[in-house]
Amino acid sequence: MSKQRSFVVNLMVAVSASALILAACSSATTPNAAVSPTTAPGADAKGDAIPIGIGVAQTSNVALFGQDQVAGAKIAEKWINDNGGINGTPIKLVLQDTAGDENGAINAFQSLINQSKVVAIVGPTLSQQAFAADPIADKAKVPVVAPSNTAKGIPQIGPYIQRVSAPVNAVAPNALKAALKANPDIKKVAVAYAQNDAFSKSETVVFQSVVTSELKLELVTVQTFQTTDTDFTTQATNLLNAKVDLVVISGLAADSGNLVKQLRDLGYKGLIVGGNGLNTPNLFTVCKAQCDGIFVAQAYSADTDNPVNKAFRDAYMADQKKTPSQFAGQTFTGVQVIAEALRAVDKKSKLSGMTLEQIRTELNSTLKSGMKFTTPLGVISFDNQGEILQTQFYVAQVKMDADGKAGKFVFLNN
Ligand code: 1QQ
Repeated sequence: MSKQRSFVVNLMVAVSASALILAACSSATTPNAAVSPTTAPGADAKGDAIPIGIGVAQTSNVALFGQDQVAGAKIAEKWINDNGGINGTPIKLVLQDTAGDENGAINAFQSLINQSKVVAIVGPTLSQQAFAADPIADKAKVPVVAPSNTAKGIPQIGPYIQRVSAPVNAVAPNALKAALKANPDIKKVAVAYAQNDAFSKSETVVFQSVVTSELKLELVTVQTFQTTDTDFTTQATNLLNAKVDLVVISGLAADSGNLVKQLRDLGYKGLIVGGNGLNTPNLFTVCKAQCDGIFVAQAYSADTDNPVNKAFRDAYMADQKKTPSQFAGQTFTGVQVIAEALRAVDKKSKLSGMTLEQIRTELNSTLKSGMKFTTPLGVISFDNQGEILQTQFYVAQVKMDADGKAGKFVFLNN
């Protein structure tokens, strides 16, 4: 077994071990059986908790993102309930593992909608999964808040879909501009992307157009790969031979991390911009010391100065012993906006007197009403299509310790 292979296997063992822990936690918060399709949560005298579905990847390589999402969601659940729940009624998360593919997301969504009778779903992890699973929720009139689906066209899947994850065109260009600021002599650029992933395909379109049309740089080569690939010898060799000053990668964490590592191992010395798939500290376990220097645009900063972010960041650091990542911040925000919109619905007309169907519909229209939310992402709202309206974006650069064991995203002053 090659060094590279055994490393990938180790990574997968690490992911599935923590997935087991997460699965054990999730069975402790099993679905609320007391809610029937016609009886609203909290409608009976017992005041049952209001179930919110969390359908993200707790297993597979996509759990490199999903782990942070589960952690962020759980902090939000506690924070909402510590602050009075939904005007006195607590919320309760129902976790369903989507794993990393479309079928996993479809099954998780169906279970959350039909068995757990959730009022709304935060999920799935990937745009590739959202295009398959969101139409099911939309048809069932269950609001979805996408925590990490950044491909073009997500809110347009249907009227019940909205996202707290700003789209690729709002975020990705910032990293290119930061790289150009770091090295104004950049002339030649190469791009690589995962051709079996909807987000990666969408993001590379934005990257390529900014490189050529806006920055007027030469796009020397476009390399493609699969999110399941582990051997990037061909792509890394082609990128090296292209003699570029900048390589721009759109993929997910395990694949992109391996591409970065193999490219650096071959001797590439230029700059690297990574897209949203490289936006997790879990990437550092893949490319280790070779992750150093990657530029990644961010839709969240742990330094955002508002009381909600402060409460979130402090709780997350106490719980996880690390700074919250963008995916954690966005998933916290997903739960938060659902809870705050539910409070508004309940104020107008008590949830306990409404059917589940009515709650879902009213919740969805409240989310899309232009209501403003002060969140870890700053003050946000949704337009009437469900697209997030967000004003603050950032760029960070990966800084690894020399031994490659620990690293962090260092935020740059734009
Ligand atoms: C998408 C993404 C991924 C990087 C989320 C993990 O942005 O699939 O839309």
